[in-house]
Amino acid sequence: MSSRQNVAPNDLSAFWMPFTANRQFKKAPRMFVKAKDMHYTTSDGRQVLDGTAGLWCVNAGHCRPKIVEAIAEQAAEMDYAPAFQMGHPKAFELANALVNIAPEGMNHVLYTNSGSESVETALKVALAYHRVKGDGSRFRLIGRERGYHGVNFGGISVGGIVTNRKMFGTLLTGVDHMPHTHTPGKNQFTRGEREEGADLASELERIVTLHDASTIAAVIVEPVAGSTGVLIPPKGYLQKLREITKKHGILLIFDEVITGFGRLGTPFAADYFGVTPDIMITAKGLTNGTIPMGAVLVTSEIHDAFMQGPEHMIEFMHGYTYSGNPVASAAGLATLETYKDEGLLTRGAELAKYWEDALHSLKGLPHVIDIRNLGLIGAVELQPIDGAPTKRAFAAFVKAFEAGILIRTTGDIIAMSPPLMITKAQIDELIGTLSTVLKGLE
Ligand code: PXG
Ligand code: PLP
Repeated sequence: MSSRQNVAPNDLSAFWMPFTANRQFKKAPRMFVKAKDMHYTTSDGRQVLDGTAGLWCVNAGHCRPKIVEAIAEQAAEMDYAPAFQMGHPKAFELANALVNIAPEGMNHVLYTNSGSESVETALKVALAYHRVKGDGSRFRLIGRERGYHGVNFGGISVGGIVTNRKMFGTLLTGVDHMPHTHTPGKNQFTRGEREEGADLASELERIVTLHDASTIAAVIVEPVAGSTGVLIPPKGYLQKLREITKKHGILLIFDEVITGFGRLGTPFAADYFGVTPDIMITAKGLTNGTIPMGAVLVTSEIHDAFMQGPEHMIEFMHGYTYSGNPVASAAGLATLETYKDEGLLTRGAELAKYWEDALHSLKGLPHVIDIRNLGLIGAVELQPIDGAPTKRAFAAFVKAFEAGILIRTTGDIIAMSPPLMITKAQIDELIGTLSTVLKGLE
């Protein structure tokens, strides 16, 4: 029997929190209890301006009426339908709606429940695609240093964040990594994309030469590396990756978990950079953070390669209990409608310059060693305290929270990615408060 009676009400110990310093948090918890549009309300009744769209996912702002209603209605009408060998209309409607806003050629959708699952799904599609085409010797996957592709085994294997990998054994075999695109000591305070550095993509040629193209299935990158601390690709870099992958018959996978759904002022980063991958990974903004859901988009060429053999046979041995869950699908449809009604997928383009100017006004403040931005993404890198990395940025995070703004930190980098409904006055408030916080930092 469980000992529930022994657990004090509001005891915080049972929940082992994700990516959190649990002991530190539980000594001085920070709790949100409500949210509306651009603001959270804390458990002590304070308003906090959301500078991060939750965790990069609440792109339309919080508790938007259409989305809230759609979820409530669907939960009451049909909570669940089996995902395998059965269907329900909204999963198909949402797939069509996604294809409509996706780059030309991304015509088919596989559903997941998160970015991490989308990554696993995409990697498996890539491997299986070559195999169904009779090219099963293409088994290698190429990621990038400092890349973040979620926390499951495939994702940490192609990912390049050392702390997320080192505890977990041998990971996937047959994986290699390109260098990241960050050049510390050079290019600080660049606004947007920097001019030089596209040549870093040539490292892929080196890896292809080493392993031979005939062994490589796919290359996976975040168009803009988010979680590792916002690394903006040099101009022409992604175009070059596209050329090299195409030349060698290697699939290009864009992990658009953060960059998807308007973050750069275009529906997807693929649109922003004018580079269409073969597979596109999404999650987060797909349902505005409400109901967990991800989607992997693939070209017709990939999809059609599987549609052979006897029709009674399952073409791809993969799927989740909750793939295309009805409530998640309803949330996704209402989210895409909200984006459309309010022009949110392109609103970032109107605000990007204002955002950039506001962010770069922080140059010269104590400890600020770099500022990076693209679309409605921004990062402020701080000089770490000697011998105590992450402490300075975390202190900024706590002070910012106390001062009424939500920012996010990773290492000693502050990242921001506000809901796309943010106003110029709210950008001023966010950056103004951050400026005060930075001035008061030790
Ligand atoms: N790929 C990318 C590019 C991501 O950014 C994932 C996959 C995994 O998604 P899920 O839904 O499994 O978490 C992500 C997630 C941060 C932060 O503050 C970033 C993420 C998640 C939580 C925090 O940088 N990215
Ligand atoms: N583990 C067990 C024992 C299961 O039966 C299932 C699904 O049926 C899973 C894991 C996978 O769960 P999901 O489909 O929610 O990813």
